[in-house]
Amino acid sequence: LHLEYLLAPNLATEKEDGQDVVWGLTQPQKSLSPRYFYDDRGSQLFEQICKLPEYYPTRTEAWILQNYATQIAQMTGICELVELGSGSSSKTRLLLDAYRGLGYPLRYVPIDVSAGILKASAKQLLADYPTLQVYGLVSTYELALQKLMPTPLPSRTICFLGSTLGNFNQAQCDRFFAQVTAALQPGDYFLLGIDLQKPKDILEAAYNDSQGVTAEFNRNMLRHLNWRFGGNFDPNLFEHRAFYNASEAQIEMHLSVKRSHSVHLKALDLTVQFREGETLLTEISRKFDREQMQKYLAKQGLKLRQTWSDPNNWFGLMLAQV
Ligand code: AVI
Repeated sequence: LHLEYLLAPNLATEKEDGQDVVWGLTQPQKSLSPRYFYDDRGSQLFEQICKLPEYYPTRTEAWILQNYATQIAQMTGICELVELGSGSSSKTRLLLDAYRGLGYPLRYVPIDVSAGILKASAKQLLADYPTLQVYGLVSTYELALQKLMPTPLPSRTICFLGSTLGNFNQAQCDRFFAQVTAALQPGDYFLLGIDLQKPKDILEAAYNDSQGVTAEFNRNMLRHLNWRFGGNFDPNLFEHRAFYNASEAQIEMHLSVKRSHSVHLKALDLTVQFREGETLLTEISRKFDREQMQKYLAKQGLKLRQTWSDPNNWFGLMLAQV
């Protein structure tokens, strides 16, 4: 079995994690990093979200891959596929199928902060693709990008699907691109999925599903923090809120406080007061414009080779090269 795990986060990250929680919970607008959504339960809930009728991004991106993965594989040629935030790796299968169809060797490096889902999906991939080599990294993107080994294949393609880029603010996005381009050699590729701007009602429905899975996903972050930092959040005291902020072109997810109370996080030595009606921002999900993204990629030293989209132009898949 070609399967290796690098177990992270290490101590340094744990400490840093805590600091961002302390910072976020002591600002006038309280906020937490969306990466705290993804404990094992959160990753499962996210998989459920991806199948919801209202949540169009996953289905739309999969449609694009079903139709164009072979073109992508032909453009990149033989390469190692690195996937940031691999989750269940289900969309990656469409890429692997295309590379396999062209008779290319398959080498896949999934990176995810959630060990459970990464291990399970890597094992299943090994069973389904007998010639596949998998090197899974349980890690944050930042650490993993620093730890990538030189690839034995002619080139590398870093995939960042699902519009997870939209969960970064501009400063985080700039930092992320610096890390990605540092992990790429001239001639290597970056495959980026972005959710595009569209009418508000479609966007808001996608983040307010009728089954309440997104609400549960949002509140699960508090359970994750309880576990990780010895906290006593009561998720029942928080209500899910998601709306489109048109001036920022982003969906915002908040947890709205039902009644005033305080929360203690033992491992962080932190007590936080929550006022009735105030909100805790748990996620932004930016919606992009194709032309602006093309300009931005160019500024990062990446040449756009092609953009694929669906018939509604709801989602974009961009292949850029260093
Ligand atoms: C992972 N990320 C791109 C999702 C999004 O749409 O921003 C996370 C999500 N939040 C609520 N639903 C899905």
